[in-house]
Amino acid sequence: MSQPTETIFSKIINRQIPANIVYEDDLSLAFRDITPQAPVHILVIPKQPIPMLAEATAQDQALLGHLLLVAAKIAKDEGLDRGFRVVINNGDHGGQTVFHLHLHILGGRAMQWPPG
Ligand code: D5M
Repeated sequence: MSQPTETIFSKIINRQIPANIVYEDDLSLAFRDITPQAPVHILVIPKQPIPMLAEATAQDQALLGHLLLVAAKIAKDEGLDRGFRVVINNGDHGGQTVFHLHLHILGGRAMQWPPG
């Protein structure tokens, strides 16, 4: 089930390929999605290459909490005061295409439900 941990996101972390980075700290990096699905579409990733949420362990508990707090800070900094959505796609049926855990922050328009 586990996918290779070296992905295009590793290359963004290592600055081997460019990205529009909006936030960075010791544990995480956030950058604008290359195919935005909303006026604001930012990905928050751990620098540690966890392939997907289902493969996170109890040892990742603080890191996962950190990623959520980073997402909330970015949403505030982006002015998403009317609300926003945070999405984690997990695995094939979850719609995941890059197997390095990432949180999508989507905002700047009203979201639909169900997401499809
Ligand atoms: O989402 C993976 C997301 O990653 C998808 O919305 C496109 C985005 N992506 C892919 N390559 C790049 C680069 N190079 N920069 C920025 N964004 C990128 P998933 O949840 O796995 O479907």
